[in-house]
Amino acid sequence: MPQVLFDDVKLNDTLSLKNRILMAPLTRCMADDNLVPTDDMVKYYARRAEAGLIISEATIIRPDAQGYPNTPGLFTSAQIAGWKKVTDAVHANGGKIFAQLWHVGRVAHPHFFGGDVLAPSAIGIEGSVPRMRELTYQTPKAATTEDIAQLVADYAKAAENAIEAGFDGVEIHGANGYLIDQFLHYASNQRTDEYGETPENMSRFALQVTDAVIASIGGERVGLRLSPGAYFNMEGDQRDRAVFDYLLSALNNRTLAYVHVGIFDDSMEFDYLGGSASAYLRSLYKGTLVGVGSYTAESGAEAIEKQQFDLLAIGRPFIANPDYVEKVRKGQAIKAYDESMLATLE
Ligand code: FNR
Ligand code: 8K6
Repeated sequence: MPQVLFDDVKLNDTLSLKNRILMAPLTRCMADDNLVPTDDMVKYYARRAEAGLIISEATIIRPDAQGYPNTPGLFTSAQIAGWKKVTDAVHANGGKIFAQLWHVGRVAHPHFFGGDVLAPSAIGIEGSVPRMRELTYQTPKAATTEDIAQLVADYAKAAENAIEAGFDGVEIHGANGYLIDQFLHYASNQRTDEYGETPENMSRFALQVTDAVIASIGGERVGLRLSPGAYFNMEGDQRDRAVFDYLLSALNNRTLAYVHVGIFDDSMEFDYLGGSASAYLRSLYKGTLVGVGSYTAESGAEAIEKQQFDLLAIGRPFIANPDYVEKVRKGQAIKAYDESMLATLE
């Protein structure tokens, strides 16, 4: 058993974890048609309460945040009530859970909400919604400054709703090519106002959202996920590095529970970051760092011992093994993940 994973960790005065293993956020597209968590989702999360912290599947902050079918929301009273059942069940089993707050920006599709697709600039992506081929992506509308102010307010409101729903905190989804990440990369942000052109301007939306969420629920309960290595629905650019350098130095002046790497395989190296996404974040961010991306308990524990990051998030193996933490503790074999497992919520 990799002992370091089973340390108690005190992240701050508000948040202590019983071990260093986090369940990574995993979209499952299984909420009901009102985007309300179901009883099967209650059981799914409750079975995984042995994690030091569960991060919920990405949860949309308002209707136009949606890019995939049946992703849950946190903007109606029915959604809040549905999540309350999830958080109660996780707490009853001794676990903790954060809500991941999501807006997909240009990856949204009007099929789901019937309105404009908003993004930093009117630059679309190729392709169509996964498993819904007929829904090809649209060219988004560049958000106005009024749109942006409303988006910031809606993140803060969703964070308040998360606390009302019993979550222990929130993780702002700033990664994987979705709205916040779209502001942080030159390929998707060609604005010429105070949200574009320079690292400071391109970081502005991420920092405004972060500050608004901190103001509404307190920074000790707020995590932020970032993908400095553009790798999903996004083209990287050498200039992106300076944006993340600026953003991370600004984040060092704020209180957050943690920063979380957004990546599928942390052995990927990015030229302009000078190495892996986690190594880059560690070199600049001074607070708690969550690593993720094709780790096993053993390789993750080794990375923690080498101080490459502080906490380990586990994604796909947690889908395959609801009892992942117990298996690691007992040294039992971990069942391999297979994409066919996404069809059901075990
Ligand atoms: C993901 N991932 C993901 N990330 C995120 O920030 N929000 C999300 O909702 C999802 N959804 C999601 C669904 C599925 C089916 C997969 C496989 C992945 C990424 C995930 O959190 C994690 O970073 C990766 O899976 C890499 O970790 P593992 O799986 O190698 O441990
Ligand atoms: C985040 C919401 C999307 C919902 C489903 C994601 C399914 C992911 C399946 C796993 C593999 C995708 C790998 C993409 C990364 C590209 C790396 C170059």
